[in-house]
Amino acid sequence: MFKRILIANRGEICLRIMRACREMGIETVCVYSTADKDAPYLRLADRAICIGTGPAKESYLNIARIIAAAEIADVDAIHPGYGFLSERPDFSQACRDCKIEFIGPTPEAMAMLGDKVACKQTAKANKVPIFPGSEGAIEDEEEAVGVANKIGYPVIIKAAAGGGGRGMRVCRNEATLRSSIRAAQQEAAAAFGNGAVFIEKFLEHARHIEVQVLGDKHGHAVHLFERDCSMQRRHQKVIEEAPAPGLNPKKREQVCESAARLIRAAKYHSAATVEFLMDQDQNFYMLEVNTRVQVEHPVTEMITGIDIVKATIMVAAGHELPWRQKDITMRGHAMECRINAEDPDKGFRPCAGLITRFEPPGGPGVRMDTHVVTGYTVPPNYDSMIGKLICHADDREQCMNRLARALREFHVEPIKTTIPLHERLMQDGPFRQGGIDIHYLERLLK
Ligand code: MV4
Repeated sequence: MFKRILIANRGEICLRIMRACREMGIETVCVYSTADKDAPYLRLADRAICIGTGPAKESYLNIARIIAAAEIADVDAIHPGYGFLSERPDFSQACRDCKIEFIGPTPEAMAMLGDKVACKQTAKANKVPIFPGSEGAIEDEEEAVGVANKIGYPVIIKAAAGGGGRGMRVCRNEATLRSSIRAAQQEAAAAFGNGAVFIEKFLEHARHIEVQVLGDKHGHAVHLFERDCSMQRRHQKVIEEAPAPGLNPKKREQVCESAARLIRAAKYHSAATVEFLMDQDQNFYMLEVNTRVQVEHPVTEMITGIDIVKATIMVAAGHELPWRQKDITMRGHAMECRINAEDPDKGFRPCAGLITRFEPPGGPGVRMDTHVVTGYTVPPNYDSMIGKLICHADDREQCMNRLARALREFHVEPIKTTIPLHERLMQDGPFRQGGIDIHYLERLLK
């Protein structure tokens, strides 16, 4: 096992990884920017190294500085967490070049799955359902029109190197498609340094279902069931839950097995999430693969009892996954509310500043993943998520009642947070019924 790990991240996920390391007897090295220098979680590290100033490009996105810190501290491995460098093949490669274990996939697996065109081709070859559309990248307007005529409108143009909703355009007729295709290519080239775009059938009313997968270096991969992340706004998830409400057990088996098959085919190791859209008849189509530990991993941990962060460390160290698929079962229901320092009355504008009162909830079935304490100052440089409140209970209704109770106990002053929004959503009729679509929240807030 590793003796010492560097955590190339900040905030709650840095603390989450540190907690896993401590329980595994692994020493931790945290890197931090000057904007985070007084953050209390840094005192839990065995060593903390300043790597630059507040802007992420000067610190958490600076590969050379992070590798230099890793060399100075003589670590065996680096955990990237989520965001920042977590899905950058060049970072995984830099670790390999310096003989430091990257706690995540190889640069090759990351690059293949991160390219939406290559990923769809691998999915197709392994009988993972995908949307009908162009086989590869689209060369010109005529090819796009030809594909659209075959599959029918509406269609969506996506960038091969895009993701998380960036670089997408919906086209409802030939005129819009004709005028969009070149603009989309140019936009993609400017934004991602790769102008490749593809088109596929656009699904109007969909749920976002994603499957958690774990692979090891011995060719084994298992799934940890699905999450429903349909409660979102502007491609930012607001609530995630597991299992997906109302999902037919046969469909569950199919979607989860498809995800595991794809990850096996990619010779993938570490944690991954395979995203799908699901229509009203529970037909599912793969969207993309996230090659990192995700923000919402705790809901899966709560229903399976598996520590996903520890698993990523174990498999990076070369251990075999200690379970076969039949050993993994789910129990009860879990739901996570993302707590953001934002003002819902001002278009969800981020609210940085000093927190003078922070009283998190507790009690049975309540998990709070946060780095925030009373006296903490939210820096303005990073994303506005200050923590995650996760509840687990025997069923979905009790889980939502528990979250409503926990949210009521939760006090954060004086900054505005998304706590009142979550309180409202816990009482929302259509959401309580289960099976809202990905556009529900945006319509509700209008
Ligand atoms: C789609 C789609 C409908 N049809 N693809 C948005 C993020 C990126 N991962 C893919 N996305 C979508 N792809 C087809 N063929 C609708 C979306 C989409 C969406 C997907 C998941 C969660 C929220 C979303 C919000 C708007 C659009």
